[in-house]
Amino acid sequence: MEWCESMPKVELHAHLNGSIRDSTLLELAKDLGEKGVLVFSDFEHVILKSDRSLVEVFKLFDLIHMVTTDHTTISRITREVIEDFASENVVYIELRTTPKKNKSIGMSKRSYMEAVVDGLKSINSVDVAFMPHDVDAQSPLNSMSIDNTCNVIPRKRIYVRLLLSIDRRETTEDAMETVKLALELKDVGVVGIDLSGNPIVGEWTTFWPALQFAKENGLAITLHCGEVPNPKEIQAMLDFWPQRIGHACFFEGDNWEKLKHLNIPVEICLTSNIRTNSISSLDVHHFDDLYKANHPLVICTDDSGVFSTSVSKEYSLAASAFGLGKKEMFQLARDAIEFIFADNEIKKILNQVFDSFVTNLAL
Ligand code: 6MZ
Repeated sequence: MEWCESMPKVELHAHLNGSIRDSTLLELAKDLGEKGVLVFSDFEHVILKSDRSLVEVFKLFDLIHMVTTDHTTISRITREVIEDFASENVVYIELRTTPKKNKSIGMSKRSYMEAVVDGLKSINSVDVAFMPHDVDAQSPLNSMSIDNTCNVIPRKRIYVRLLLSIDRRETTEDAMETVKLALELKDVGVVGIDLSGNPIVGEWTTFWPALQFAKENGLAITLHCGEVPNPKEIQAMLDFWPQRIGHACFFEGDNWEKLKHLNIPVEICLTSNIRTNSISSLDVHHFDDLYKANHPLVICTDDSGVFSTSVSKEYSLAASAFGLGKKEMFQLARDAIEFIFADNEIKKILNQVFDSFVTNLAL
């Protein structure tokens, strides 16, 4: 585990509100409990429960959104989530979130995203490079800072890019609004679109126009695909040919063959799949088949707060379940650079970061 923490890592499937710290969630719920907006004891019971079905997880998201969705809180959660990933040596993250509207508090999808960006700007414990045109960020070397005793110490740096999620409860118009917003926010690091939300809700045809528009305008697309058995939808999603897909738990027959043939990278979230009972146990997880077939893969957390995990824990779990050694884990982490949505300049920098780890640790 310690080694997994020390290794540089790339996180490509993390939902902002699902990555909230337990302590923050409880604190926010307590505050609202005191104001009489909710009954804290009911809330606490749900938060502290560790085994949840997929249906229960989406109930939990509704609760989380009740306490998190105001601008100040969104900025705070963004800051904490990035600090947490950086502290375990995640060097590049694509953080995804669903822009929300809430008239009663004057929130629009744009102001929600501005709160996320404010959160990124407010981080000073680590170097956060999220603006594509930030010249300082083009150096792969850590920047330096001076500690209390005047020693110069290297600072951690994390490269952050954002994906805007379309929730499967949304209409075509809502989805289109999110895509247009993403196009307007390219300068603050938005690189793509995700389709997520409760997989038993909504129809692929509702989201297709917005996703197609996003694709035509140069945004990268990742889709939650095959989180429940739905071969027709899986087929339609593969025909769309997204740059990546998340989960891929319920692929069979032709769809499985097609996924491999198209070589679409899969974002694998082991703990999430087990906790939500999408996969009964790690011995039958599709990671093994895909890994052995040399299929492009990336190990991710999904919702590190909701599932009490971290990227390091996910690597450690993969190592013990599928017999990976340090070299294999390092290679897996490094291979993920190829599947990021940021430009080649960032890929070059990340490769240098991984090179320096090899030199230092004589892997
Ligand atoms: C599908 C998921 C998910 O967007 O409010 N989300 N969608 N499958 C999953 N696997 C368990 N985990 C999270 O983050 C929370 C939202 O992300 C999506 C859901 O839409 C959830 O409401 P944001 O930051």
